Amino acid sequence: MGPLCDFTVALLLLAFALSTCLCINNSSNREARLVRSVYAFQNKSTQHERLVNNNYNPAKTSKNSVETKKVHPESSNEADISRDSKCTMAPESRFNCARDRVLSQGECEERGCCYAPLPDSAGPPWCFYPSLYPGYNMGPLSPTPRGQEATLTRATPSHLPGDISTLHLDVIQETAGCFHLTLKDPSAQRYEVNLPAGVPQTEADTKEALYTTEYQSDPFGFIVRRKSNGRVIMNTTVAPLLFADQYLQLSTALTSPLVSGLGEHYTSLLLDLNWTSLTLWNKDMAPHADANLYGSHPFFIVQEEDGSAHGVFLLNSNAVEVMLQPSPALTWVALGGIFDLYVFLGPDAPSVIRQYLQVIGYPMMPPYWSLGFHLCRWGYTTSKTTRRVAQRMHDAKFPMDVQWNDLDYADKRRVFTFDPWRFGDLPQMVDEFHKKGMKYILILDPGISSSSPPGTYSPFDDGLKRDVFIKNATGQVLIGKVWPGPTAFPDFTNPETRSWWEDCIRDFHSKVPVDGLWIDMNEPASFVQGSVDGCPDSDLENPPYTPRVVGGQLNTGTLCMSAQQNLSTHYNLHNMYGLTEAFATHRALLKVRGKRPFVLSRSSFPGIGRFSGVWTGDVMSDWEQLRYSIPAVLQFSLFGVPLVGADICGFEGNTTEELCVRWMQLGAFYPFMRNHNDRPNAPQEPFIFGQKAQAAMRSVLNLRYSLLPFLYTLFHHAHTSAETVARPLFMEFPTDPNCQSIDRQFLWGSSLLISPVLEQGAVELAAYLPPATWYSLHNGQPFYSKGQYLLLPAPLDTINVHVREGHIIPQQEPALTTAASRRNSFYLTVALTAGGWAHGDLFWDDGESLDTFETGNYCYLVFIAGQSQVVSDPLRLTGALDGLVLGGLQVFGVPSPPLYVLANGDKVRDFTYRSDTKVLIVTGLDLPMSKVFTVQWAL
Ligand code: MIG
Repeated sequence: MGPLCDFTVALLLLAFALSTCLCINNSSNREARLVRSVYAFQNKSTQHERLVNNNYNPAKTSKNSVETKKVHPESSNEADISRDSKCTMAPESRFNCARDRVLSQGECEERGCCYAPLPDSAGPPWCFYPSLYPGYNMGPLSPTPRGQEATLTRATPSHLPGDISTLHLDVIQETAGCFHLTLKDPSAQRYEVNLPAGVPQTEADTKEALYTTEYQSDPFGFIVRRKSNGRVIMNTTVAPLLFADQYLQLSTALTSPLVSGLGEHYTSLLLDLNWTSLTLWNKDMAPHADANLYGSHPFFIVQEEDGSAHGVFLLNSNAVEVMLQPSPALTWVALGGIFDLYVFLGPDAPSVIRQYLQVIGYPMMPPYWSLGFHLCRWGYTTSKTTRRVAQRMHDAKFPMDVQWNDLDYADKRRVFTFDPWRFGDLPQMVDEFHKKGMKYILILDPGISSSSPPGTYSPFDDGLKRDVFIKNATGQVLIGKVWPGPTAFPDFTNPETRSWWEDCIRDFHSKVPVDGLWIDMNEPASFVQGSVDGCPDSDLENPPYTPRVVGGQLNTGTLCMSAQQNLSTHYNLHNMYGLTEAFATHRALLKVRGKRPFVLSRSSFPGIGRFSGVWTGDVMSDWEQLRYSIPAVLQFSLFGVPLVGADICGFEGNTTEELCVRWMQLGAFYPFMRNHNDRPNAPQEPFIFGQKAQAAMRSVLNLRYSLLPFLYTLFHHAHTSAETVARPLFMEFPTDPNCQSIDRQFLWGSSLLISPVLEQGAVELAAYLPPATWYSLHNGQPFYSKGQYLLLPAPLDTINVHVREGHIIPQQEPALTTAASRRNSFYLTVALTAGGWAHGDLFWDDGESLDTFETGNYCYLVFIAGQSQVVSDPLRLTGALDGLVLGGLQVFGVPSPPLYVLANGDKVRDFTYRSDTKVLIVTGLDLPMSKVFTVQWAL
């Protein structure tokens, strides 16, 4: 036992002594005094005090207690006094004892809790836990091969139905930076999350742990400290652990109020800790504040005061609620499953994300073309319209890779069919797109129409035969209602369902050779509550406690909670529906096409980034939603889903020309860039706007296409090293307090700073430049920032993008598709430090083969600038770069005009130097990318 455990024994003795005193002496003042001394200990837990407390002497303490009378002369009633004494914590440190319902003072005190009304009903709870509220008692810790275990028992029942009074605690040091704790029912198998396809086990490293742990045995609680500085990362002794059949609760103090994550919600990057609660329950719900949205990610990252960071992940797919309070502290509530908790010690934010992704899986490598521009809307009602849209994009010279169709294509809105009249030539249309170097994607909802005449719709007929659909509580196929009318829902946790799904996709693909699939409505969404026949009345449908969810009940707008899936009930699996569908769809596309799959999913859960990208759903066409799309994208970066974007120009409501220009500019820096629109709205394809707006959109599309080699390289690092693509500033500048909360700007990787206009009518913008020299990507103009806001011009045709000193960005001349741009000349943007240094890299392969990195079928080049030259270093070469050349470079921060420029030793004619911006531009080069090259400038 650690010192805390010893202390707990002392506390127990103390409590025992106290209660004995109380009974015998009728002298409650004594207890008040003693408990206060305990508080003093709890607040400052120095080694010295611990020893003092371990040497507790009851005789001495009872003597001290005599003095207490003076401290509390007003105390007369004994019961009140004992309660008061345990109830004196500051209001912000109260933990709610009445989460399930509002309690009267009597009911509250019956639970053994404190009742102390405040002027305001919002904010701190009135009914709250006293310190050391009875809970679980931990038996001795014993060693296991990789950690420790213990048994927890509770003597007094909690107020919850279905208490599980004995728990098994298991703690493991997964790696030096990853602490893993589970609490389970040793007597019964409860549902536990299994992520699809498992997760490659990371080697258990033998390095010394970055943390220490301490346990309090009665009531049970634990503390995780950062070893390097002793900082308390988690402390669950602040409130009781609860573990009942449908209600698990664990609170912890937080090290700092700088918390991000816990998606999916419409929120700033830093969460509001002012007595807020967030529900994680996948829901078809247009993004707005205080609502549970499409995805669930029970993971958060905390920025610590010195710039280090840690993360916490609760691997649980039940409905989860998280309460945040300003002390700062946080309470997890889960409606089922087990406690499966990971703590990631970093010590820096990028390490935290990597440690998290080691548990849930690293993101997939997307096909190159999927980083191009995508155009979609609901309401391209015929193949003719669809073709015309793509043609107009091409004619107006807007780069674009992928044309999409929404539900319009499907015959009676049934998936795996196409409308014979409106889309009769869909297969030919897709072939035409392919011939132009474009790709094609359509929507695929999970609901399978169940009302077609038997023998006319094989996805349903076969599905029935193969028993792939989710069943209701009594074992019949559960029927809900979605776009085609009555529908059955595939159970993707069933392996047979995945192979049926693959067969459906193979069959459809043989007619319509789609390049990727868009999986919508997979929360799953239904237009009826539970099923067309309702749901049985049970504790699964109406749990003893339901967190605040949109619609009021867990089964509103989705399936019955009692519905049965292969792995468990829908109650347990609901939040994983989209993940399991993404897994099945990814696998199917991989097998059918033999190329890197592209899947875009609306619903999400930890691990989905391995299989799919995500879009943020039905955003409104307004300025506020434009602005909040940045934190939304950044949060998915933290969740291991780098391929993410919002519907550019907004989905719901009519956009305006100005909003749409600004949104295209920001959207050009979403890792996933798609313009998508709802049926009733004014059109918003780039070509429908005025010439100035079109020019602005064209220019930013060209800018994105020129940056795709860089973006692709960032995705390579995400895929192989769990780095983020769209990156919050705090991850790169952890010790700059200004960067802690910035979410109106963001980075690509570590080197490009994107500062979009987010306000109507604005033509300039206050952008924060962290301490460094930053160069405008447009003209190389340098800004020497000490960490300050700068007012930058931002006319309608401009988005501000800055390159960080010391970095080299690989670029390529843009074209109207990536198929074409991938053959163009490369060029390098070199942003020198004051000392004249910079570095960068390029990952390159054929853009669509499977596992190119894993099989070594790729090129990897490093670029280094220093001493007035740039050198390439091809660390790995295959044929992928053959025939491709470096056509030029621009060097930012060259102090004086070069006398001459040499490329591989030969004099170069085409170069210019501007002394005002100190930019050197070299053009007309023709240096093979697959060979070492050197470009020198003589000063
Ligand atoms: O109930 O397929 O979020 O992107 O256009 C609406 C029609 C269903 C919701 C998706 C949206 C899509 C729409 N879908």
